[in-house]
Amino acid sequence: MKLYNFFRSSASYRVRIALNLKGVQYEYVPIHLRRGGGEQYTPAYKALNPQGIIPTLEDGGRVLTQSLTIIEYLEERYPAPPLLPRDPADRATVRSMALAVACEIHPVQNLRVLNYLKDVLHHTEEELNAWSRHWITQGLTALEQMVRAAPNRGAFCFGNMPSLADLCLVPQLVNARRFGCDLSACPALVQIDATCCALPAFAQAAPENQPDAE
Ligand SMILES: N[C@@H](CCC(=O)N[C@@H](CS)C(=O)NCC(=O)O)C(=O)O
Repeated sequence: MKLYNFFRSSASYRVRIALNLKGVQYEYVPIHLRRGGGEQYTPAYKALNPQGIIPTLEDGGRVLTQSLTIIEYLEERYPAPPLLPRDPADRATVRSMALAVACEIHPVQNLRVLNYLKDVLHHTEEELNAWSRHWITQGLTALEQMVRAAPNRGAFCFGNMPSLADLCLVPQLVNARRFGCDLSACPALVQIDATCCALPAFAQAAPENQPDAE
């Protein structure tokens, strides 16, 4: 199994945590998002992933894209430990927390979006950072409420086991801190992040522990 990814990519980080939690060995294939204008845009990589984004997982001759799809694939192939609860409504709750990050926060502070704001619309670095801080803080504040309102409140986003929601939260908090977001409205998320990061599967997936870390 090969994972095309980049140490700082939060979508990749989600998949690395899932692989580690499930104890799946994989080959780490680095795709540098800035070098040479971005290795994700090379014809060789776009032949694998036409969207020109990471991560991409290659397994048994099949190529899978989109981090949450990859994680759901891993969940079905390697069910233990589960990353989704058993009850359908609980599963929907966890997925909605994950999508609150993956669909509502992450896409608008992504590299290609920021590059467009800078290169085409001529916004300054400070404006870019303000943009990212705004959407991340707004999204995380909503997620804080979702987590606190969850029926199974525990040490993680949902209950007392790491789930798909935590796999999305922890990388997003790395981004939040990188952009200097004020997380004072999100004490539950900060606490959950600390709990997750103390687990080896999360720690080993962290950007600074990857072979291509700068
Ligand atoms: N929805 C996608 C998002 C993937 C994505 O946007 N990845 C970023 C890195 S975190 C990327 O490849 N960015 C390259 C670019 O914007 O040019 C997923 O979850 O896999």
